[in-house]
Amino acid sequence: MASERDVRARLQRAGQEHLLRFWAELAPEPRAALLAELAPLEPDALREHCRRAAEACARPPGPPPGLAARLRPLPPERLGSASRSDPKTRGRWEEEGFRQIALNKVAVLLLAGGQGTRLGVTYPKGMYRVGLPSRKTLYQLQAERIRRVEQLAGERHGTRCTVPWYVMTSEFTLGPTAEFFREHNFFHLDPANVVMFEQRLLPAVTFDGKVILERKDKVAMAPDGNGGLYCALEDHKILEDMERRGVEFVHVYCVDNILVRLADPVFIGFCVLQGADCGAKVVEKAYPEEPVGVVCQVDGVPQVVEYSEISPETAQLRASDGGLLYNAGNICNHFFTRGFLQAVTRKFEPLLKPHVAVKKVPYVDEEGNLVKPLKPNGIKMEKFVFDVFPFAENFVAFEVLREEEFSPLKNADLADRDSPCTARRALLAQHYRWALRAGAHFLDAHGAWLPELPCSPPNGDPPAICEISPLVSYSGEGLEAYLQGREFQSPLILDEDQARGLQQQEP
Ligand code: UD2
Repeated sequence: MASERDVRARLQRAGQEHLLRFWAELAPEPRAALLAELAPLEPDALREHCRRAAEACARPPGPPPGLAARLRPLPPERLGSASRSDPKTRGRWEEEGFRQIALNKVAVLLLAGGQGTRLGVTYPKGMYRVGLPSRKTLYQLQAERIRRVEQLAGERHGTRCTVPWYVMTSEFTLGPTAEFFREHNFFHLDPANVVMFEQRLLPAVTFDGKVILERKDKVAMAPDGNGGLYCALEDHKILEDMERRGVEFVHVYCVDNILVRLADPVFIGFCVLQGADCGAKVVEKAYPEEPVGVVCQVDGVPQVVEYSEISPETAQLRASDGGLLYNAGNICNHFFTRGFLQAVTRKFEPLLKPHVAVKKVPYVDEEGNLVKPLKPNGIKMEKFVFDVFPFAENFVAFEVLREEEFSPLKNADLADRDSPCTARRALLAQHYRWALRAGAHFLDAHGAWLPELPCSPPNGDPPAICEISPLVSYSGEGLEAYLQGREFQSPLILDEDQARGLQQQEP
């Protein structure tokens, strides 16, 4: 282990020796913990990190000057659409996606290293239950969609196939996530096909470039953003693991979208048939300030401008048809070829520019008191997963319907948007639509048919509660066999057992 002398000398080189200012007061154990935390920080990199943070903080807030003039919407030739294409074309994309899945060439990769501060829970967001009748967590829904998509691809191609699940965690989420998966028997996935790996942490820094001590014996560290993915892939040799398994295409997604379609064959097939090395799913933005990035072009190069970095004026601009000019909302669902990820980890990662988030970071003051600041006092530097888009040779975006594919869980229930309640309603409304489409009828307490009106969350609950297990249907397919011409009382919870029972009865 590194000695105090070594570490002190390295900190001096980085201009950060204040991190040892409580050394004399510390007992042997906290001393060892602090050294273990400080030893891996490379002096030059640390000095540069702090310099960049202070420099970024000195710049006026808001988007870089002149950005608005360099922005253009994505040209139509780079944009596919699930909803506006004809069924035959969509079928072709889907078929191609299933073919690649059946060949074991597709993996999914979950970004789950975030701290979920807005939701306000102390455990990883994937463990959250939004209050579905089945009480399933986000992780369980995702695992079951993986199992179903493997099954569908296998049935089509008469094979058994695997979609490996890579899960990027951070120091904050690795332990509880791994424990949760074990407790739930990996949701009946083969543990050998679930690969967890950890992203790096970076120190939080004051506005004048000093690393913040959270306690006398602990540096304030935060995950390095979801763009920390690329270093983490390299640190843990994940691309080599993919290569060994024959994976060529990776669907990267964020943890909190309850409607996420893992390894979506339509999206995968579209990207593969377009010869894309990099792709992003988008939805039409719901309102100008919606906290989603905008997929667009800057100086003619496709990229995402994050919601925190676009000016309100630009976000509100209208196109000639009256819709938002910058309308392609990023939903953090990305397609990458393994080859592209390899190029990123080998060549492009060092070129990614960190983004600055100004945050309230608890700290220990000169007298050693713990302080919970009331206003922002620190800077966290983060890389964004989509910042590699400009390096793609053939980038495509793929538009999907929000009501079918996007309802993120960001806020606690008091918020009127992106909350547990809106996520639950979005899923139940979708399943109600699917059931009606498959020919089901729902009855009220008096035995009369409930309205068949399409319901549109987040405005209200569907007329009846219907939850369909992902193990029964991935995206609404195959439900006629159980539901056609049948009447149900609310709630209907269609899991595998119920589905088997229904199949054996006459309608
Ligand atoms: C993300 C997108 C935004 C939009 C929105 C839609 C980024 C940078 N922004 O914004 O453009 O698409 O989602 O819902 O992608 N995470 C990590 N490590 C980290 C930080 C985050 O793995 O260090 C994960 C996090 O667990 C989550 C995902 O990245 O699964 C997105 O993180 P977020 O919820 O902080 O992103 P948000 O909502 O600001």
